[in-house]
Amino acid sequence: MKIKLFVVGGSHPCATVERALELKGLRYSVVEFPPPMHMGAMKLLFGERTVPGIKIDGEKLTGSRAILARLDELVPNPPLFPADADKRAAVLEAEAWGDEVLQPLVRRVLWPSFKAHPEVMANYSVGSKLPPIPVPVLKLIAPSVTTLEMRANRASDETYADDIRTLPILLDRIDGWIADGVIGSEQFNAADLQIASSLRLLMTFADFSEIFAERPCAALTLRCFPEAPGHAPVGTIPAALLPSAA
Ligand SMILES: N[C@@H](CCC(=O)N[C@@H](CS)C(=O)NCC(=O)O)C(=O)O
Repeated sequence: MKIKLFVVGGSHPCATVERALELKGLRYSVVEFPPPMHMGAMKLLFGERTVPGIKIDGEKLTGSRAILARLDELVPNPPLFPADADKRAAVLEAEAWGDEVLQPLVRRVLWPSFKAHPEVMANYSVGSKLPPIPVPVLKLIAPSVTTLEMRANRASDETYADDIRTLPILLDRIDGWIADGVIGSEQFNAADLQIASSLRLLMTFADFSEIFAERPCAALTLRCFPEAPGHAPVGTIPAALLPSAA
């Protein structure tokens, strides 16, 4: 099987697909785009502007959920979805929530943070195959890049404050799925990968360390994605916006 994966460095749905490919033992090559140039390139190549995209023996697909489903069809073991119908439905529901609710929240937190702290953005290109952008240049282009990305992701000062304030409620929901056995088993399923990749990005923010402390979802995330590019030091997120860890 010839597999080519189209990504943006540090992108959480791209990390989801990469981890699924690894779990399936599939070899693949990577084409990396710098954001936000990927939107135009992806539109041209796939007809959709988002990464990840994948070519499998010439078959083109975008969307992390569609890609995981296809990989599971092509290589059934280890399975990404349970065989039991009820368990499968629960995993599909958690996976869809991870894609539709959690994934966009991460972008709405990330881009305003980068807009306020362009120097932090440089930390997120660790592991990138693209030539590094010097910090002074990054600071110069950051306003336009972050404005474009915030617009594409419907992020604003209001969504920023709301998303940060409600984060513990979302983490409670994820911990509930772990307690119910929907996610967090020894063998990762599609919902584990979808949710943990988003949490891994949030966990690169030192300001969130208290929110994640002692949570089962934090342990699951680190088991699923021990490494993640990027680090946002304490103070990246204004302290006034952080919910009490209690
Ligand atoms: N939910 C989809 C969408 C992925 C997505 O939005 N990816 C971002 C990068 S993390 C992107 O390409 N954004 C560009 C855009 O919104 O136009 C998936 O899981 O594949």
